[in-house]
Amino acid sequence: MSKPAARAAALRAQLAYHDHRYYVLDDPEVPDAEYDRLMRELRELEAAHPELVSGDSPTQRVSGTPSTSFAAVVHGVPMLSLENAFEDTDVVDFDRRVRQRLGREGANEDEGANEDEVEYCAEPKLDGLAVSIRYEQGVLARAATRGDGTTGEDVTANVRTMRCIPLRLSGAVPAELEVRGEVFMPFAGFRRLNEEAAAAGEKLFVNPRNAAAGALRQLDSAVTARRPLAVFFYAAGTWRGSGEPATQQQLLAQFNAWGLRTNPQARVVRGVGGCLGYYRALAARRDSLAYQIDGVVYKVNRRADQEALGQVSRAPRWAIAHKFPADEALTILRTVEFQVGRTGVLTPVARLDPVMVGGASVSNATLHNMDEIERKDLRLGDTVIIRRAGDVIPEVVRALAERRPAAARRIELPEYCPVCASPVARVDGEAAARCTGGFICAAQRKEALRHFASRRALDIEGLGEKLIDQLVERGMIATPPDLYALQLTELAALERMGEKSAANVLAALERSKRTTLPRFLYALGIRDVGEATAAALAAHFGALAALRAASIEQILEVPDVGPVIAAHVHAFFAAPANRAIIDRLIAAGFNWPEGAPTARAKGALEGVTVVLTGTLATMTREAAGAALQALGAKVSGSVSKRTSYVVAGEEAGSKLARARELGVSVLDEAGLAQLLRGERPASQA
Ligand code: 9MJ
Repeated sequence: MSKPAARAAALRAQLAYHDHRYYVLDDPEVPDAEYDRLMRELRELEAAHPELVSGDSPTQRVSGTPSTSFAAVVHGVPMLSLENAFEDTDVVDFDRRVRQRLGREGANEDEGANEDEVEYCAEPKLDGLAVSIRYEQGVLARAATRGDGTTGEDVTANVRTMRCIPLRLSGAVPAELEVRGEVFMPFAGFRRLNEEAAAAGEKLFVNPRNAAAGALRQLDSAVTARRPLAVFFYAAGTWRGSGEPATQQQLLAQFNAWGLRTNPQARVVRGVGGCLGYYRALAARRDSLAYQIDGVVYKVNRRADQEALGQVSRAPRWAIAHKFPADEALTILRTVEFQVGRTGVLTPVARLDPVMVGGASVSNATLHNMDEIERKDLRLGDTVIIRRAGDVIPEVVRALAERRPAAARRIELPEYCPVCASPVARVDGEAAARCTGGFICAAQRKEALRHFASRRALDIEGLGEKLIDQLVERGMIATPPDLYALQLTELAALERMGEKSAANVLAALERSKRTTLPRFLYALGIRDVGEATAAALAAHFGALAALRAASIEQILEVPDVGPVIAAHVHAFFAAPANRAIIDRLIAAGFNWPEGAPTARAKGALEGVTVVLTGTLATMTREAAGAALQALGAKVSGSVSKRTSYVVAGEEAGSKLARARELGVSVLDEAGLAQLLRGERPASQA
């Protein structure tokens, strides 16, 4: 066999395989753009070598193989398919051919308002399933899919379940009428359907088109009835009876009058300029539409002109589909790199062979997390489908298992952070993997410092996000102790700073040194150690030195601390870099009152009911409440005779008064600290 003949045979075999997957199995393997590419190559090959054209070549029929599951329907008038335009010049050529055939090539071709300009009806091109519906005396008699254009499938029972399709047309109707349109699934319904499928552990639909096709070709129409399908009508087939509309625009208006939905975006435009203007305007709004479109259809508006233009094989000469750049493409997944976010989360990013998708070159795509990589079963070396919808970040849809090379490798989560080499932890039941580096990790530095300075931590006034960003970016600070070595002159020289605000920040830093152990522990930003856990740790160990020296087993004795938190706390204090940071903070003058340890405090406050009121200086009421509950106390919102203690902070009001009235013990923050150590103090106020 000659080289072109062998290539043509290979292309035909591939196209036949993809046709089967698409039309018969409803399970396409490759994006439409890939199929189109194969078909284009075959057409070009056959054009160059006409002797290779054979009757069974997929170029010789439109598309579609009737499935054997439904009765065959021969369309009264064949259902046409559309020629595609990909470039503006294809549309210019189309318009020139139309004008030539209609004998409208005016001499004043380049002038503004051209008398000879053709009027087109421009419509969004829906990506759904074409259907033909036959009404007899205005009553829905039969519905069929397009199939190969000549013969489709009888889907009457399924179409009858669609509420958007009238079973009887209203007003004066031709005795016999076939209307054509596109059945599709709007995005919202598609997403809901896939959420339900995911919840039921069923296979997900690849895209809305596929979901719509699957819904319409159900053998059980009760299933179709539950699927969120919609329709727009845009053409007529057989028409026996009263007069036909003169233009496409009037045809759409007539459909509406009968109760048949048409696309409200359809517009009449003039000439090629009008067509391209409509195309660009619609492309810009594509992402705000509720349904998927893959281009625009331009139709010569006057139906007498359509008649005059006729058709070649199954494609009309009076219409063309101007496609948007494909939003899916195939490429190879080369490597996966892990980016560390400001909270320490590791995000896998796919590095791809560059490929054009949606009109832009794409070489990276986010993979979100390891669970997603496992769910999609991606391997290095896989051929993958990339999707890019509008401005959305490109994503890897799936891998083609059929094309996996033998050498494809698994994608592994790194054990150590690519930024700071601290261990990476993956928490059970959580999709995210995190770097445990905290302050040590440059990627997390700003976030860790922001947390350190935040109101509930060390409450350093004036040390906000912008200032921290500047300080870190200029290399002036990396970890919290560096803050306490800052000088007035270097601070004052920063953007949006002056002598006065610099002095205020230094004063706030100075004030922050006098703190409490719970606030200090919380400020360190140990993973999963919130205010309540910090309070519980402080109360249990009493002193920082005791906590630093504690084993995992000893940390586990703290009320409400489980194995995950205990491991995080232990790892934090074991890391030399963290120990150095703490030592430097203490050397800078950090101090707090330390108490006696209250080991084995679990359940120490069983039977005690506490009401918290007013503003507490050492921690928030929520944190104190959580820490008290961890010790077995009940925390209540209202004071009664059964209340054991009312803890009153600054500006305590009616609850404090009520406690005094009832003779309930009232505690200040020192008393709260005693409670948190598991003691039961006497009334102090
Ligand atoms: C789609 N798919 O939206 C036609 N189409 O007209 C529109 N398809 C069409 N028109 C004649 N809007 C043949 C196909």
